[in-house]
Amino acid sequence: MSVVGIDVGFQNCYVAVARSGGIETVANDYSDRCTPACVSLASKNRMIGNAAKSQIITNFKNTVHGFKKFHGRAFDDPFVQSEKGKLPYSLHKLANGSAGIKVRYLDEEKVFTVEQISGMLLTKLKETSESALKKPVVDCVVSVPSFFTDAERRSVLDATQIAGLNCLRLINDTTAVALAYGIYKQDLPAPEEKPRNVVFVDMGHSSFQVSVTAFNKGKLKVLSTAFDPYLGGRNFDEALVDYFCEEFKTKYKLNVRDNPRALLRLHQECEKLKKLMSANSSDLPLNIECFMNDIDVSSRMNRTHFEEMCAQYLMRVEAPLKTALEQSKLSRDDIYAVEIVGGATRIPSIKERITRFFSKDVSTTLNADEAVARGCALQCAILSPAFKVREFSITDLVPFPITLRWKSPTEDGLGECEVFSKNHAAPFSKVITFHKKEPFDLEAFYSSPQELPYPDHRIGCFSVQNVVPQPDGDSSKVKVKVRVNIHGILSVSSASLIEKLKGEAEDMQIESEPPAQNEGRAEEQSKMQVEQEGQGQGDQPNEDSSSNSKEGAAEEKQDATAGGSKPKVKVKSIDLPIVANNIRQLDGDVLTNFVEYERQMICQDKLVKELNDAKNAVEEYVYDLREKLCGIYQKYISEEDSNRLTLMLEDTENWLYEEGEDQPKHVYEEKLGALKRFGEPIQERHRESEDRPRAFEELGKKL
Ligand code: ATP
Ligand code: K
Ligand code: MG
Repeated sequence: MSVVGIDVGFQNCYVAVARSGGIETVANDYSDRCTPACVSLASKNRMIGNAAKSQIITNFKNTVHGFKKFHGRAFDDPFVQSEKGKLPYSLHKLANGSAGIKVRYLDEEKVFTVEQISGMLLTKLKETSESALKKPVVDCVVSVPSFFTDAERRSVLDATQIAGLNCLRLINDTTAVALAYGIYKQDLPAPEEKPRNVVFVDMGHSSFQVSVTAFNKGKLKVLSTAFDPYLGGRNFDEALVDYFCEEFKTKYKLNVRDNPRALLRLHQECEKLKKLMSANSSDLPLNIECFMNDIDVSSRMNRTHFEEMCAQYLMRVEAPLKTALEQSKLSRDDIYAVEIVGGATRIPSIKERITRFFSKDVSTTLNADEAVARGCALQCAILSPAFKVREFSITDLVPFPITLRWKSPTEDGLGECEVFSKNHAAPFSKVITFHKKEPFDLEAFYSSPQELPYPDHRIGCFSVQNVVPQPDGDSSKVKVKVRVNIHGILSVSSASLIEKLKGEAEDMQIESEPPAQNEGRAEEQSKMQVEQEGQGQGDQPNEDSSSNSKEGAAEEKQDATAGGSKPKVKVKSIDLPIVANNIRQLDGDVLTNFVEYERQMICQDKLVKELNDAKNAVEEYVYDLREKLCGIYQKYISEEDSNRLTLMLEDTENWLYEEGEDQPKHVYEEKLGALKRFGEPIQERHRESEDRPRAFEELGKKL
């Protein structure tokens, strides 16, 4: 099994692997550790990552970037609608209401789902990890923003599946960073001591995330998270773009917004300028040659002016810091360090604002770009049974409170209960007991829509089936296990009907309470789920003994009904089927088709690559041989033969640009073979004469 961590950023992706005992961020086939979150579709193949990025301007309609936040969203979603106008490619409403991405691929119009586009990106990242590890990769851990809701997380998981990955955990960006911070620290307080509290701040291209995390030896616990899901480096680029668009309108009479290519170029130049301003407070030039209508444009900008322009964004830095601190119930004095990561935290005024808020210098001990990926790989190592890693337990939290509402077709008993309060520990399971005579539905939703960075507060509906009354006509006791799982996704993982056995009624009464009171009372169960569900993470229950005493009691009850450890209570437990119907969930069949289609596209890309390699091999051989004929091979070929061969090489070169431009692979292989029949004998004569003196030398040494 492989140990791989993937940071899927809005703009930049990183892959870290465990190799020879350490965690290492690995480079892709462009020798780049950063892979752009970019996919370009073309008439014969796809380009992904660096290759796609170079198509952003030339093939703008079919080069997809900035799609991460379309996960789990409907086409009509206000966020999707607001982005739509800014994108160089088209969005399209899919039959199920989701936002699809419309491009030309294989000379046909195609609409891909965001899961498919992300799946393509993940395919590339998977390949990067495979070439680093020199073996197939399936298991991995992938990062998501901590504010991603259920639908967004499920959508990302589907994407990993499309790419043929088995995602062991979707881990929150800031939690991955916390793990990367904590696992190597030798001096963390002992478990019974006061924890070390660290604030993690990540501002990337699209969003701003903050967490407060408590560390003790061997464990971390996320105390609070806060975010501005719409504040990131790209806002600062856009501010510059807006400014220069206006300026060029008056200065050069150019309508940049009407020209997608020019606009994309301006974006790229503004991003570069923004980065330069981080290191430079002086006046800096912006020059773009042949920008639009053959006009060269130029302007200037400096940091002070830039900060004025971006005041509205800079103002938004403080709120999440404040919220995170408040939610953690700590004071500034309790904070040991403020660690910042993410590209946009390099903007000096952002760093300043964080420093000012905490009255403490920010630390940059972590690699700002790679910490998330490294944390993901560490989590993967912890989850991997085959990999030895320091024991480290991770307790994350539920960012938005979750409520369950239940109803049955005929019974009155409509009720609801907040099963997971804000900042409740996660992953976590709870067992809820119902008294029901017939099947019923559990509707799950986020209880506080006003704080949700997502327009739909529903999560899904879980139908508990096959519920029947007891033989005596009484309601049956139904135990339902509700879980926020390791991915931060809500699931109703099991339900069972507890059947009273004859003569056991008294034993049952010990446990049962009046239905009205008992109904929907969440009986919390402490963290037994890790082992039970095969998600061992070297994770001991994160006991916080005061708040867990009630859960402990509930656990005993659960054990009794499970019929295992407490023989006194004799009941029979019957598993009940649950049908889940989540919002924006991809249909199982559709997903299977996407998995298959991705495989086909991978094969197609491979064919095209082999074809291109075969063609390039001819071209390279032509150049190489021609150069050597005038150089090192000169002595080994007659002038006449050399001239003839040079002519032949020239013919081949011309052919490559004409009818040889687009041939099947075997044609190139034959062409190469034909050239080699002339080239190799010369190469051989050269090699022999080089070897001879060397052989004599060796012989001389021996004698
Ligand atoms: P997200 O976390 O939102 O999904 P991401 O992970 O792709 O996005 P990062 O790679 O952390 O984002 O950061 C990219 C952003 O950081 C870009 O906006 C980039 O321009 C910005 N950035 C990188 N270096 C600098 C710098 N020196 N000065 C200012 N901004 C920078
Ligand atoms: K990133
Ligand atoms: Mg990021």
